[in-house]
Amino acid sequence: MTESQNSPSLCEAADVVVLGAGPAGLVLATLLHAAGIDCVVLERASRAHVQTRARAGFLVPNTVRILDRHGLADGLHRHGRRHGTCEFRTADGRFRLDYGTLGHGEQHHVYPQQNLVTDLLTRYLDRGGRVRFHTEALAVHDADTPRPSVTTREPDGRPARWAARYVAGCDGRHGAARRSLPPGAVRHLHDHGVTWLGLLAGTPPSLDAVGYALHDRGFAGHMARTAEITRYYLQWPRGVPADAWPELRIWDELDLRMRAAEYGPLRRGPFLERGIVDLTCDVVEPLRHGSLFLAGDAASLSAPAAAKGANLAVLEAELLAQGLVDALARGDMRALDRYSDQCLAHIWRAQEFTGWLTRLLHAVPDRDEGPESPFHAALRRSRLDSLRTSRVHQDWFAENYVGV
Ligand code: RFL
Repeated sequence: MTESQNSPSLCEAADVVVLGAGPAGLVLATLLHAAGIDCVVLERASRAHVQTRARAGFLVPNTVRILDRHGLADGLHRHGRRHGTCEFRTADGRFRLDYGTLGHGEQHHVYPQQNLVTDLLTRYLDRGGRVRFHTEALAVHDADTPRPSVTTREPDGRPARWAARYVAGCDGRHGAARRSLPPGAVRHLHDHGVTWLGLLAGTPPSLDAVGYALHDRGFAGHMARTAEITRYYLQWPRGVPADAWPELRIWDELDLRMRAAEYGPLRRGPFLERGIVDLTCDVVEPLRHGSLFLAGDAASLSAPAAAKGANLAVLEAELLAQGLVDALARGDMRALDRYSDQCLAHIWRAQEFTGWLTRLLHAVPDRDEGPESPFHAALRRSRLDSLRTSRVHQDWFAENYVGV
């Protein structure tokens, strides 16, 4: 293919090109647009797809404060619910932590991520914000210069190039921003060695608490989403496809691990979605490479046990928006220069807590596929006992559970 056949025929421009219309990209674009910064969001999927992608649900108080600060929390206050209790179930019994009354006395808001994305998108578009759906970013170029650009595949399949002053990579773990990182970027990868089957059940929650069940057969979890929809998780053999078991077998296994015979039945219903979630974490360091900035899952990924991902995405988006507005409107680079270090402090705190919770909830094999040793099983029981009995430990848990 000749050089001219390879060259994009279209060339467009914006001061900030934002890749991805998830929580990170949409909060960032909304704040930039409100400050009068010329920006565009390039999104690979359709509007319908991003508005229906069910993922997170538990939002921490800091996320709600950020959304409130910018007038973006109407839907959340109208339809979300507060949540402040979790329940651990083990062979030794069960106990509850009213984490909303511990630590700093703060609670989660439960509001499905697809509803938040719909709210953000609707508001941004209503105010004249620009989003290009069906537009896939292929690569970020010249990030080490003040004139970066992004090559894309446009909705009609033609290649295009977007010229920018800054590029915000909010396109998740497998996006173009990560693929375009220079060789010097460090990617910390850690595999917790555990896999979950993530289930979205079309049925009301069975408990008024987050349920964490520790069982010899593996972990099972319960998290409310709405009055009609509940998330369940089942620790799952790695490599086994999500559709390997029929619904009935999954419900029976959830009953068993959550000890429904002792603590009350689970409300059964159809599974609306099943997905495999390998509990891995992944942090890019630094989050800035010249004119390219990473935010959200593109910056770091954490196992969903502690529900941190969407919350970090919103926090990072606000910090990045402040930095870009200062830089573009006032020529003040200080906030942009601080961005990576500031976010990484939050990211590593979230990773540490997520790792702690993941090790508490699962038997981690001693060797490759071997069972958990009696020594490690005893350590886990002792850790859980400390959480059950020590107020100081409970305060620490609450502070980290609802914090980012
Ligand atoms: P998103 O939401 O993945 O959005 C990225 C967007 O980028 C688009 N894209 C591209 N667009 C253009 N060109 C390309 N080359 C592109 N490549 C990708 C995608 O189509 C998409 O629209 O990333 P963002 O904005 O960083 O937000 C991160 C959150 O989505 C994620 O961290 C959370 O969902 C994680 N998470 C949870 N986080 C919480 O804070 N609380 C929770 O309760 C919670 N529960 C969860 C979760 C994640 C889960 N999964 C899927 C593992 C539960 C689950 C099951």
